[in-house]
Amino acid sequence: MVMTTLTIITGDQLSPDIASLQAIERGRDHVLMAELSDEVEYVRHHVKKIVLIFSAMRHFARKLEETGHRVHYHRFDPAARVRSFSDAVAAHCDRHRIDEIVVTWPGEWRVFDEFNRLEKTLGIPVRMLDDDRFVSTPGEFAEWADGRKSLRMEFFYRLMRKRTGLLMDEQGEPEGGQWNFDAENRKKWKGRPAAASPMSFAPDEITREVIELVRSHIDGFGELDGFDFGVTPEQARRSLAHFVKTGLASFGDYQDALPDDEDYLFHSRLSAYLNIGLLGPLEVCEAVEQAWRDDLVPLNSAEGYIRQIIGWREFIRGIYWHEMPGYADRNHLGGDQALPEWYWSGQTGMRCLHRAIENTRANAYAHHIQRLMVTGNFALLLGVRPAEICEWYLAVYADAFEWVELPNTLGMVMFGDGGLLASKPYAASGKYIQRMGDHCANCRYAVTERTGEDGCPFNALYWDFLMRNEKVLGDNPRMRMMYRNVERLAPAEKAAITKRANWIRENVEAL
Ligand code: FAD
Ligand code: DLZ
Repeated sequence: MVMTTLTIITGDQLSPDIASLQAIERGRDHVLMAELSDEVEYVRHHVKKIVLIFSAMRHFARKLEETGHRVHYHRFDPAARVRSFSDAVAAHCDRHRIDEIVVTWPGEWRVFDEFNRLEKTLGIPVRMLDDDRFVSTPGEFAEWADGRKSLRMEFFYRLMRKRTGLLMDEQGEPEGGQWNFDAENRKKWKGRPAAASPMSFAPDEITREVIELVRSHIDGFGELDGFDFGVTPEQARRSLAHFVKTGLASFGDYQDALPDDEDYLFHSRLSAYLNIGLLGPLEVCEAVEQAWRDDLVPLNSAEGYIRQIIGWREFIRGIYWHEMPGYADRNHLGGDQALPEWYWSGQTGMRCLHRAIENTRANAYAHHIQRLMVTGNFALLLGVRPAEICEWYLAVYADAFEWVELPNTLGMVMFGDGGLLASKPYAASGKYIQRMGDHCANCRYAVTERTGEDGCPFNALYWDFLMRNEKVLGDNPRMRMMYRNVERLAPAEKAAITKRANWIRENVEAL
């Protein structure tokens, strides 16, 4: 008897070679894709993120059909009874005889749990395959991590360099004699060389239809006008080539810069394409390495970029699957403050935060240093409840899926895991923001002031953060210098800092 298999392809599994598509027989087995209310509503996603996912799903489904797959596509209908993956699969299995369900390991624990429950609720075996679009697997990460006191990206990254051979010489040594050129990647940008910008695509008919659907039915976050993401693998590849040609050479030098008037500077805006499967991490890294071998870009740029992908991206995913589901509830520093409302509106007089949120609202994007040292740093210093800031990051970026958002936010930004991911909190005062960019020159607050009414709120909050958390952080060897500076503060200055920080917390909505 012929067995029929059903595979579900989720909105972030849009890769023709994904494991679950390799495991089925084209033309005989069924592919199910669904635009679902539950997935649209579990956080208040940016409307551009929803358009990107729906349009890329529709383009992908069409391609699968053209290549002989039997695709069952469920279009978004807010009134439909089918709201979740489980509803969609159950409805499909009611109408068709399905003997087995095959899925690729999903990107969020919530969905992983839902897929695992299908077997019990439907009485049909579910086979979950590793997502081989990553360089490493959760199993390999666990093997590497188990028994280590702390997990550091740098060591995992070296393993990935050796594994992939990227930027390795013939003797098996790192090119340039060094694994990491991070120290060369911290220049302030002063308007030269001219900023690059990501490749922009005019919406085609499918995208225009999705934009109208989202406009009329979905109350999401952010601005819908100006949607210009690519929605097919071909467009994503053109974006990669464009970045390699126009942005990569300066990526390394200005990776940490915080310019007031540039939303992308030399960042690639490839994360959303990578995360929904339009690009693979190795094809991206190989293009970057080739540009260096062809002498088109310096080594600090190529290494810096490759490190983000096979280092940070893989490491972050490893942490997520190693630590979930408990990871999401961790709150090592006991943050208990509400997230300010202006994280959603951008209406704050603090220029750096205003610009980062404006970029976020307009583009479903902010670059890494805006996420880490501006919106993230402020939430850390204020003492926001980690779950609230994690939900914000998961909602507002086109590239946000929990496997990558959560460790970055809870671990890297909020130190909520107590140092599992980062050896110390990335806490910084206004001075850092001033050093890395020119927001402060355009700000209504004075970066040079600590406790006055017009003083930059990052300043008082920074010193207050150190004082409040001294019991938990004071013994951290990487924070010794910071605590030595706290010791030097006169009692009256400490009292003034506490007073100003308390005022900021009580009046945060008015900042
Ligand atoms: P580029 O600066 O051009 O970097 C190149 C690529 O490296 C990115 O496309 C991305 O794939 C990868 N990368 C760089 N840093 C990281 C990192 N820390 N973790 C994982 N991958 C990385 N990235 C996401 O993809 N999704 C998220 O939901 C997400 N949430 C974040 C939340 C916070 C609080 C912070 C601090 C960082 C977060 N990041 C996230 C990481 C990083 O900020 C984004 O990947 C990057 O800004 C995307 O823009 P880009 O493609 O222009 O990146
Ligand atoms: C983020 C998202 C949204 C908004 N909508 C859908 C959808 O309708 N259908 C779908 O298959 N996936 C969607 N996604 C992605 C999922 O919410 C989830 O992030 C991934 O499946 C990872 O587990």
